Amino acid sequence: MWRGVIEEYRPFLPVTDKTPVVTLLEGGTPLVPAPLLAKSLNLDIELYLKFEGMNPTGSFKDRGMTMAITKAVEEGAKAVICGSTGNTSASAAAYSARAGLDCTVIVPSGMIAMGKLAQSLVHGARCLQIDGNFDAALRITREICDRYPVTLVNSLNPYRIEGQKSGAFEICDVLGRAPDYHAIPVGNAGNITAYWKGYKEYREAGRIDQLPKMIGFQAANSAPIVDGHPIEAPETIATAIRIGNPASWKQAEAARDESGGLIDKVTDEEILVAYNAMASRAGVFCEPASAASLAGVIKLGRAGYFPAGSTVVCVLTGHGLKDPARAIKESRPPASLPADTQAVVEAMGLS
Ligand code: AN7
Repeated sequence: MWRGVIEEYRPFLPVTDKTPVVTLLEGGTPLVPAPLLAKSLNLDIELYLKFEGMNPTGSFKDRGMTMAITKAVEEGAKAVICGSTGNTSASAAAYSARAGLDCTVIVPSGMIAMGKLAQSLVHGARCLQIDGNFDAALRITREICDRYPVTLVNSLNPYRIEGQKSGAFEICDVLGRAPDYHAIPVGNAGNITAYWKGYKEYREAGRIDQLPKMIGFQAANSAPIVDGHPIEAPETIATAIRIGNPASWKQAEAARDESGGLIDKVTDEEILVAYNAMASRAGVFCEPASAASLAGVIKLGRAGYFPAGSTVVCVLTGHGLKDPARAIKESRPPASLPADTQAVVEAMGLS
C-alpha cells in the first residue's frame, strides 16, 4: 500500500522516528502517457501527464501540506494560516482538520473556483474572503504570522517545498530517469522551486544521472517573472495562478537558469485550447491553471524547441472538478429532450 510522501521518501525529508506524521496518503499520482494527444498536436515528443489532481484534496498542495502540518504539530502549533488562490486553502483545511489544528484561510473574494471554496468550508476552516487579490492575502498572512503565534503554511514555509519535491522523485522512479523537459505552471513559484530541488537531490543520491530542463509557464496577464516586474492587477481565467508578485521569484529564476530551461507566458486562449485538448483527447480533466503546462509545450513545440523524441512531463497541478463552472462554459451544452425514445434516437443521429 502507498504510505504517503513522508513514509515513502523519509530519507529525503526532515523527519525523525518521533515526528507525528499527519498524512492523507497523498502522492503516488499517475504519470499518464499521452502519445495520441502528442500526435494530435503534431508534437514529436514522448509526452507524459503527471496528474496531481489525483491527490486527496485534488491538487499537488497535499505533498507540501503533509510536511507543513506534520512539522506544525511537532513544534506544538495550535493554529495555522495561509493566503490562497484556492488549492492551498483546500489542502490546509483538510490536513488541519485531520490534525485538530485551528485553520484560517484568506482568499480573494469571488476569485477562487467553487470546488476549492467548498473544500475549505466543509473541512471547517475559518474562511475569510478579502476585497483584494492573492498578493494582498499573502501580505496579510505574513503580517499576522510576524505578530501572533500562528504558523504560516504557504510555500514560504520551507517544509512545503520539502514535501512538494517528492513529485520529482515519483517521476524519476516511474521513468527510471529524469525527463528531458519538465513543464509546469508558475504562480507563487513554490512548485517549480520544489521540483528542481527534488531532481537535484535525486541526482546527488545517485538515483538519476541527468537533470531535466525546467520550463515554467505563467498566464499572460499574470506574468511578473516573464515581464520582469511585479504585476499590480494580475488577470487570467486560470485563477489559481492569478498572482502578481510570487514569493519564490528568485528560486524560480534559479531553477530556470541552472537547468538551462525557460519561463514563458501563455494566453488564456492558449490555456483553454490545451485544457480542452487534454480532456477531449487524453481523457484527463485538469483545472485551467494546470493546462498552462501543456499550453506552453504546444507553444514551444510549434516553435521547434524540442528535439524529436524528447521526453516531456507536464505537471497537471489540480483536478478539473475544482472549477466546474469553467468546464461547463467551455463545453457544448447538454441537449434538453422530452422523455421520449424517438427524440433520443434523433439526437443520437440514428434515425
Ligand atoms: C492548480 O493555492 O498559489 O507556482 O494559493 O493551484 O507553486 O504557486 C496555487 C497555485 C499551479 C501554481 N496550479 O503553483 C494557492 C496557489 C495550480 C495551483 C499553481 C497553483 P506555485
